[in-house]
Amino acid sequence: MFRKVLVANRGEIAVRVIRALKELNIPSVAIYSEADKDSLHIKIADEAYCVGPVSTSQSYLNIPSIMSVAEVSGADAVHPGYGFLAENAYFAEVCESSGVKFIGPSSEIITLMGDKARAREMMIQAGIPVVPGFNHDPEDLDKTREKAEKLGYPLLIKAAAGGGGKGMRIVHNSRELERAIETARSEAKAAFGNAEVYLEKYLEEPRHIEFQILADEHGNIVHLGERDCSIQRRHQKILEEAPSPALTEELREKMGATAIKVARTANYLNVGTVEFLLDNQNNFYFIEMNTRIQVEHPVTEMITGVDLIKEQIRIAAGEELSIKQEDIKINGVALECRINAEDPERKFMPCPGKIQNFILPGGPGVRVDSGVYSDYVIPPYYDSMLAKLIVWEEDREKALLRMERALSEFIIKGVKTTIPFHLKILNNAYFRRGDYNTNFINRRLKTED
Ligand code: MV4
Repeated sequence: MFRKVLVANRGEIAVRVIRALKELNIPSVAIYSEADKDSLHIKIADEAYCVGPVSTSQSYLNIPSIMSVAEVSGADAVHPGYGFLAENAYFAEVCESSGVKFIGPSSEIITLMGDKARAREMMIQAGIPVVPGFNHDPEDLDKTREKAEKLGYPLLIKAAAGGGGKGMRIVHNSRELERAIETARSEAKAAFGNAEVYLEKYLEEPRHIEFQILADEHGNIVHLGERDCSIQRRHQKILEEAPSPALTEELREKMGATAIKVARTANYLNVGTVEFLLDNQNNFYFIEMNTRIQVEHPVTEMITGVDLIKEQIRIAAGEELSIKQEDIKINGVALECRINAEDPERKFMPCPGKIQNFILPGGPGVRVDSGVYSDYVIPPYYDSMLAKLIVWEEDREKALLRMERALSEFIIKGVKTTIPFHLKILNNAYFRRGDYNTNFINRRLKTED
């Protein structure tokens, strides 16, 4: 096992990782920017080092500075959390060559999955269902036009280096095609430094279902069921649940087996998420694989009893998975609401500032993962998530009631939050029946934009 682990992140995920380290009896090293001197993760870590000024490029993304902290503190492993350097293949490579274990997959796997077009090709070769589509060759627009006609509109242009909805563009007809590709390419070039795009048949009413997988160095791969992440606004997930109300046990087994096959095809290691789109005929298609721990991992922890962060650390230390697929039982229902410091009445504008009062909900089946506290001043430089409110209950109906109860108990004064918006979702008749897809917020909830 590791001697000491550097946590290369901030906020609630840094707190979450440090908690796992404490329970494994591993000393933790926090890093922080000059804007984060009063952050909770610093208070609970065994050691903490400032890595640079407020700008993320000079602090949480500052690889030389972070590697110096690893060296000075004697950390022999780094946990990247999510965001920042979590899916940066170069960072994983620097760790590998410095003898500091990167807690995650190898830099090769990160590179492969970071190229969504290449990952897609690989999965087609392996017989995994993917959304019908093709890669665009910038030297041969005629070919693209021909393939597009054959596939039929609407189509969706995606950036190979994108993911998570960044750099996507819908094309409704052949007249729009050429311009849309040119715009998508220049946006992709500007955002990711790579103009490459591919096209897919645009699914109109998909659900976004992702499977959690665990893979060790000894060839064992298991899945921990799915999360339904269809409730999104502008590609930001807002509320997640597990298991998905849309899946039968039979479909879960089929998709789970496919997720394992995806991981095996890529020679995957550590925890990962296989993303699928599910259409209204229950056809499912692989879209991408995330090589990090995800924000919404707690809902999977609640329904399986598996601590995913501890598993990441154990796998990285070379240990064999202690659980077999047949031991994994999905128990009850978990929901997660992301509580952001944003004003839902003003287009979800971020509301940084001082939290005057912060009183957590509690009681049976309630979990809060957060990095803030009363009197904490939210810096304006980073993301606006204050807390994740997670509840568990034995069935969906009861879980919804418990979430409503916990949301109404939560007191956050001084900043606007998304709590009222969550209550609106929970009170929507379609949502209550589990009848929703990725268009839910636009279609079923009235917002100003
Ligand atoms: C799609 C799609 C429809 N058709 N692909 C958005 C996130 C990224 N991981 C994939 N995304 C989508 N890909 C095809 N071929 C619709 C979306 C999509 C979406 C997916 C999940 C959750 C919310 C979404 C909102 C808009 C579009």
